[in-house]
Amino acid sequence: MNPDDDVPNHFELLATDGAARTGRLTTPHGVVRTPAFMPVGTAGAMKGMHWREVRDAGADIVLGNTYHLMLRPSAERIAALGGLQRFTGWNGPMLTDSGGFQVMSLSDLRKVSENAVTFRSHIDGAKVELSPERSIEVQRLLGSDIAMQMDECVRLPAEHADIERAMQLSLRWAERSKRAFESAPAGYMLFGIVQGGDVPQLRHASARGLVAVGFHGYAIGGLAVGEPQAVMLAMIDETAPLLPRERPRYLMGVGTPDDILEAVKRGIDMFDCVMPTRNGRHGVAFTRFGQVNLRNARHADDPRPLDEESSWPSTRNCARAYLHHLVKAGETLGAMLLSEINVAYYQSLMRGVRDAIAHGKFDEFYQRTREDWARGDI
Ligand code: PRF
Repeated sequence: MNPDDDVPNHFELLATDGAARTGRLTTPHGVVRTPAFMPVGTAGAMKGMHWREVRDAGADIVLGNTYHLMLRPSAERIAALGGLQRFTGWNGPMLTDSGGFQVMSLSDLRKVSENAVTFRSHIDGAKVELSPERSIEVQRLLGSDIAMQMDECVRLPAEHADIERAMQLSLRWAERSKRAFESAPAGYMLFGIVQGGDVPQLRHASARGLVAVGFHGYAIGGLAVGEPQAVMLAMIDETAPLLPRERPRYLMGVGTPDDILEAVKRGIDMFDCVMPTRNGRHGVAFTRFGQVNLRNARHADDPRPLDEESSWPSTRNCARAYLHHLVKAGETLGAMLLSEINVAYYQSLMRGVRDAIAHGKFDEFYQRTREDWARGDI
């Protein structure tokens, strides 16, 4: 018997091409086509976008954050209001991150102990404790379709001893998270998170330990935290083959379109990143021909759209000169249009990837996409 035989599987692999895979993940709020990119709606909102645009752009699933939502407006309040989907109006699948990673990057005076992390809220300075059990409780109150275990992620570069300690702690927290999740209703999922920094042996130990506990899916954490892309890809190569083939694999907090294409090639099924919306708010567009900084004066008199062949109306229709003007003038609409354009680009990339894998043409798609990026915006 496999260790995860007691964990129902909601993932179906439809096709593979080399190590790349395409499949379907069925959640209580709908089906997610993989490889999937999850736009980040941290505090119950996609910054600068309506949910209908997120949906129209092709996103099946979005990500929310335990850390932000537990502090404001609180998990109990959202539960009383019918859960995250009812509260926000996003009527599709949601994955929530567990909070540990956000505590590390956002809060003051954090302290990690065996039992929990304690920290001061970035909103009002209140002292808060977050344990693996409380993180699961919050994620269940939110009604998240996919909950993440609490883990500890160390920034790189780091000392071997620190990476090992955080990885072992994350493994113990994985077991506690699984126990806390046992009473969840059927169909809801819990993912374990592989840690281990840039040390192959620690990655192996983490992956094997998590698989022995058994989860609905497996995330690879602790990457894109300061290491070069080559190291990140090498760690994916060390980890992905140790994860059960029939379970979804999620690379957390990644990344650029290039990172995503490389990770799909190595067998990753799910991604999330703030980049399309954050860069959009900063005046940067992601397009078929790479990133375009709309602040640049070269766009001031340019009537052309970003990509006249795009299927997304704003990408195909809005003049660069207008986008440049909006960004320079600090107009809210500039941030909104570029967020929408970027989320739509990421989703079109994922559609292309899925379609190519399904037809056994991933290598062709990979080459063509890289050639277009290399051509640059002219
Ligand atoms: N752990 C958790 N969330 C995350 C990460 C992690 O390691 C990362 C690292 N790229 C992003 N988000 N829980």
